[in-house]
Amino acid sequence: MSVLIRGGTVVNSDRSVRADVLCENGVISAIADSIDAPKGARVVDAGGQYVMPGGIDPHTHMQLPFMGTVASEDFYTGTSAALAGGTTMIIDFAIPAPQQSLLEAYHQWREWAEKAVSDYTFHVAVTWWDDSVYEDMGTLVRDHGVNSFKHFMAYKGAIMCDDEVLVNSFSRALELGAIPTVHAENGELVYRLQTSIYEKGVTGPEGHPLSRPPEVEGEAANRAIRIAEVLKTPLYVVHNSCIQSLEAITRARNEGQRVFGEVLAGHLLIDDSVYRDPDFETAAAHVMSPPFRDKKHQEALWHGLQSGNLQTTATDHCCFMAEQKAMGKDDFRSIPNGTGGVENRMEVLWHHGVGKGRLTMNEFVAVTSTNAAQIFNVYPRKGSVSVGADADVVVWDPEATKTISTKTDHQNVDYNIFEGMSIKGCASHTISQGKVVWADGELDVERGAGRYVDRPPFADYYDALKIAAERAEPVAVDRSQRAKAVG
Ligand code: URQ
Ligand code: ZN
Ligand code: ZN
Repeated sequence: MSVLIRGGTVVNSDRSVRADVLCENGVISAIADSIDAPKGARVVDAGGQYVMPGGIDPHTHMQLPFMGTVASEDFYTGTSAALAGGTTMIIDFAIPAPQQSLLEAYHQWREWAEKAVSDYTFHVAVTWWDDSVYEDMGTLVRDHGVNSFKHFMAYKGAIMCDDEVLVNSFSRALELGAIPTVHAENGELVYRLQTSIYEKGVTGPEGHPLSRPPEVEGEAANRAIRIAEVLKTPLYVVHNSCIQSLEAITRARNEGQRVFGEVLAGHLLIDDSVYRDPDFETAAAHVMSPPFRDKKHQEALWHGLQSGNLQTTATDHCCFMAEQKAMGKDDFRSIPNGTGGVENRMEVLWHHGVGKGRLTMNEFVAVTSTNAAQIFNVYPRKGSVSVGADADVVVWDPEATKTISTKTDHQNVDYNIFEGMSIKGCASHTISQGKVVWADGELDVERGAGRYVDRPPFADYYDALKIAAERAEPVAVDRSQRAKAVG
């Protein structure tokens, strides 16, 4: 099966050029001013449209068991919805329960993901520590193509890591050439604030943001950054939602530390007024952590993307139906945390980013695809329209308009946080592994067609670090001479 994408403008993170793109046997085989369609090829008319690398969402949680329930979106429905929005690869999370083997959790998530319709890969969470975790991390890097390990600094009593786990795990990641990532909220402070707010009689969703103020996120982001600095590891901070965490990242980057920041489409566009909605279902539907913030944080986050201090955009797609959210009807602490958006990330970022002059088209490609591919070491196989790359491509119609609604989207959740948002610019065609899987508003996906994507460690970077560390080895002071001189 070959696909010829004709008449479009190819937009990569570094440049744009008018060109035809030929996809054969799952890869991009030719890019040229004019290409004749091979016999039997499907031709996609991309006239007046942009031909971009398929989106990469580096932060999703399909069918996550969490807070006593399981996320409603699974790997089949979630990757289908992603393709409908132009995202052709997700990076999900294998999250072991404390004391559960990392390898066992990894294999469980691999099994769940076999129904995926697009390519996927996994960050693996470190939620506890002993020698077996140390060994499993090595096995995962060496034998299973894992090069990133997640640490939740929140969720006390569940999957929260203390500093001892962070220090042990970050150090191990350095040995392996893997990158540590963090959910940066101080879980002790959250627990303390949750308890006092609930005991004061605030039991509704409005209590959620009150128990997780931006300072709680800023402290944890800074702590993780300083730990990474001392241990000489890179660091990826997920879902930065506020000025406080952005400032911590910006300071570190200005001093040459290798810290990367992710921002969610939701945190760029939705503010904390949603938690004060009198309707419980509406307010609870927005409960996720870190919470949506006061408007002043949104412009700062956009500036973070524009300045390059934030490199990737994601959704943290973790869906719960209204009846699941109602588990916290009388206690906001029991509302399952998570919201969706995997289908809408690219279109809302295009409309509010490129459409409003905040991002160029090339920067849009960088923050929705290329940067994530580079940070997690799958570039240029992913995140690039180039010969030899996987044929994961989105044909973007800048003139197409739509109003986002759960009534028309493909996500398996009964609430869309972008409900009612009118946007201009969206995916007209999505090509996954060289097959047209989204066209004319219809999905044509195949259950199980998705592949697990191996991500090699960053050997060269870490070799350099090891050399630097060896050179900086501390030297003992010889005091024997001094003793003689004094004696
Ligand atoms: O914390 C996360 O990233 C997971 C558990 C999804 N839920 C959320 O509220 N962000
Ligand atoms: Zn998180
Ligand atoms: Zn998450």
